[in-house]
Order: sequence, then structure tokens, then C-alpha cells
Amino acid sequence: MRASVSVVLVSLLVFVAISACNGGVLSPWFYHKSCPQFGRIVRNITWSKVAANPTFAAKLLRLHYHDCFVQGCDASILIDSTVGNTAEKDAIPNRSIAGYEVIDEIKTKLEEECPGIVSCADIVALAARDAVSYQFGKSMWQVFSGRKDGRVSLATEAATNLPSGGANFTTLQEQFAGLGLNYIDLVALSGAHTIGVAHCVVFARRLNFTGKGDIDPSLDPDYAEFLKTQCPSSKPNPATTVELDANSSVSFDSHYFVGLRQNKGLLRSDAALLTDPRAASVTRRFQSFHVFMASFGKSMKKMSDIGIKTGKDGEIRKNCRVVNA
Ligand code: HEM
Ligand SMILES: *[C@@H]1O[C@H](CO)[C@@H](O)[C@H](O)[C@H]1NC(C)=O
Ligand SMILES: *[C@@H]1O[C@H](CO)[C@@H](O)[C@H](O)[C@H]1NC(C)=O
Ligand SMILES: *[C@@H]1O[C@H](CO)[C@@H](O)[C@H](O)[C@H]1NC(C)=O
Ligand SMILES: *[C@@H]1O[C@H](CO)[C@@H](O)[C@H](O)[C@H]1NC(C)=O
Ligand SMILES: CC(=O)N[C@H]1CO[C@H](CO)[C@@H](O)[C@@H]1O
Repeated sequence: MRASVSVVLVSLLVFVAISACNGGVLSPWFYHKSCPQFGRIVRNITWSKVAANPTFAAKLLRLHYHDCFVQGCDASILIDSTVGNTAEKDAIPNRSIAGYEVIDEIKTKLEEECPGIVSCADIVALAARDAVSYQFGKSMWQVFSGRKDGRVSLATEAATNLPSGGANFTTLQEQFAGLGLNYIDLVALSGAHTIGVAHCVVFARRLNFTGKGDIDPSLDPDYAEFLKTQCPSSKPNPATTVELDANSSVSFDSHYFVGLRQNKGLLRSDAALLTDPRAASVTRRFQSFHVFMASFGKSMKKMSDIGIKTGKDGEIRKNCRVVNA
């Protein structure tokens, strides 16, 4: 009797322990024995790229987000289109996704040091963390490893799974919920827009809201005038970009939430966070950097767990741009 109770207890404990670390799949020590240089190599190359060009921080962070939201975090975003298949990277929402060459460089170095061991998906997850962390000189959240690379990449999926910059709160919340992310994750992860830029076309509608030259009433009028000078409808330049977090788009801080609450969120999806009372209250708390950063790290970890492939579901790609033959 006593023995069977302890057996049940022990199995329960083991079960709890395993569920606590992503069903036992991902681990902070995954490459500890097989490729102890993994963390150092990713950080070395990522930091030197961001040091030379700070815009890589935003690019690598967004790359990881796009990867995870389509097919799970399986590096499907890296696959090049082929004659018979238009890949995710060539889907419309993928416009201006970049950072591929940094991932390639890291992969090449890792294949020299530990051939066939490290997945492209794990590189993407760690490079996103390190790119943001460079500014702080230390890692800002923990990343677990052990993802396998997927063998499928479809442009059509990128178009449906990635929320549009014009989305309202209901749509955003539904799309995030479908991936196991709640409204706090939605607000925290939207805080990624504290760095980087957007093209005029993704917010142009807000400057001609009903087609009568009027501005989106949820946009600060002075800020809207500024945006019109940057993105004149008479002379549209498809290459023009505007900072997502006005005047603070290089520094990873909580200024996004300060601007957002002054109705200076650039995208309609940013402004939408203020239309839900619970989400709006989170945006207020996230004006504090420490509160935001703690939550951002937790939500990034949840995001980097989406749709993990293991065993025969995936592979360790030799070249991040092509599925293995
Ligand atoms: C909440 C839903 C989201 C929507 C609707 C959205 C939409 C967008 C759009 C439209 C752009 C501008 C793209 C361009 O014009 O080139 C953008 C940029 C960006 N997004 Fe998001 N995004 C969302 C969530 C996220 C998340 C979860 C992350 C990362 C954790 C993220 C990171 C970024 C970054 C860093 C940029 C700037 C990229 C650069 O400067 O190259 N976004 N986003
Ligand atoms: C990265 O590695 C190179 C070559 O191994 C080395 O010269 C360089 O100092 C390293 N950089 C950092 C930031 O550790
Ligand atoms: C949000 O957007 C969706 C899709 O465009 C639309 O069907 C829905 O009615 C909108 N919801 C609200 C509350 O505006
Ligand atoms: C606003 O949009 C309407 C309808 O698309 C267009 O006819 C008009 O020229 C636009 N106005 C401005 C100022 O861009
Ligand atoms: C950005 O800085 C300029 C110059 O200090 C200022 O005029 C402008 O209002 C700021 N923009 C926003 C959106 O705060
Ligand atoms: C439609 C579109 O803008 N596609 C782009 C996706 O990303 C690649 C790589 O940056 C571009 O070359 C495509 O033009």
C-alpha cells in the first residue's frame, strides 16, 4: 500500500517536473555536451553584427516572431522558394523581413565546430535574444533549445497566420489565443515595436481614414501631421520607413508604451491595445521598464515554445535556406 502510494507520488513529481520544462522537449542545457560553443558562437556573431548595424536587433527579433507564428518555431521562415513552392519569406506580410545572412553566418560557423548538431530554429531563437540583449551587455531572457527544423514553408500560411498591422483588438486577441498566448502576452510582445521601423503602406490608411483625407481619430493629430510629411500620399515612396516608437526606435526600452498612451502608436494594431480595458491597463503598467522587461521575457519564452518539432517531425537542416535532401 505504502509502496504504491510512493510510486504514484514519485510519478506525479516526475510528471510535474517534465511538464514544467515544455513537456521535457526543450532544455537550457540541450547542447551542453554536443556543442558547448553554441551560446558563445551565436552571441559573438550576433553582437558583432548589431554593433556594426543596430537595425539588426529589430530584424532578428521580428524574424523569430514570424518564424514562430507560422508552422511553429521551426525555421520555416528561412527556407527559400523553389520552382514549385512559394515559401513563407516571399509572402506579402513578410515584406522587409531581414537578417537571413546573419543566421547563415552563424550556421556556417556552427557547422565547422559541431557539424549536424544545431538546428536553425534554435539559432533564430537565440540570435533574437542576443540581438536585443547587446545593448545591455547581458542576456535579457532565458532561451531553451532542442527545436528541430521543419520541412514545409508555405507563403499562403504566412498570409493567414500573421496578424495585419490594421487588425483590431478582437482579431489580435483571437490570433494570439490560437497559439496559446493571452492578452498580457499580446501587450508584452507588441512592446517589441519599441525598436524598428514600418513602411508607409502599412499605416497609410490611418492618414486617409474614410477616404476623405481625414485622419484616424485614435491617432494624435500632431503626430498624424508629422506622419503625413514622412509619407505624402501625392509622392509615395515604397521604400520610406518611419520609426515604430517615435524618437526611440533604436533603444529597447519601455518608451513604446509611453508613446502608445499618448496616441502615438504607429500601427492600428498598436492603438488597438488601448481599446480593451484590461489590455489598456497592462500598457499603463508597462511604462515601467522593469515591469515590461520581466513580462516580455516570459512572453518571449512562451512564443519560442510554439509548435516545437521533435523526433521525426523535423530535422537538423544542413543549410538553413534549404530542406535536407
Ligand atoms: C501584435 C501583432 C503584430 C502586428 C500586427 C505586427 C505588425 C508589424 C508591422 C506591420 C510591421 C512593419 C513592417 C514593415 O513595414 O516593414 C512590424 C514591424 C516589426 N515588428 Fe511587429 N507586429 C506584431 C507583433 C510583433 C511581435 C510579437 C514582435 C516580436 C516579438 C514584433 C516585432 C517587430 C519588429 C522588431 C519590427 C520592426 C522590424 C524592422 O525594423 O525591421 N512584432 N510589425
Ligand atoms: C568573436 O570571435 C572572434 C574570432 O574567434 C574573436 O576574434 C572576437 O574577439 C570574438 N568577439 C567577441 C565579441 O567575443
Ligand atoms: C474586427 O475586425 C474583424 C475583421 O476585420 C471584424 O470582422 C470585426 O467586426 C472587428 N471587430 C470590431 C469589434 O470592430
Ligand atoms: C483618400 O482616399 C481616397 C479614396 O481612396 C482618394 O480618392 C483620395 O485621393 C485620398 N486622399 C488623400 C489626401 O490621399
Ligand atoms: C520627436 O522629437 C521631436 C524633436 O524633439 C519633437 O518635435 C517631436 O514631437 C517628437 N515626436 C514625438 C512623436 O514625440
Ligand atoms: C512581397 C514582398 O515584399 N516580398 C519580399 C519578401 O522578402 C524578400 C526578402 O527580403 C523580398 O525580396 C521580397 O520582395
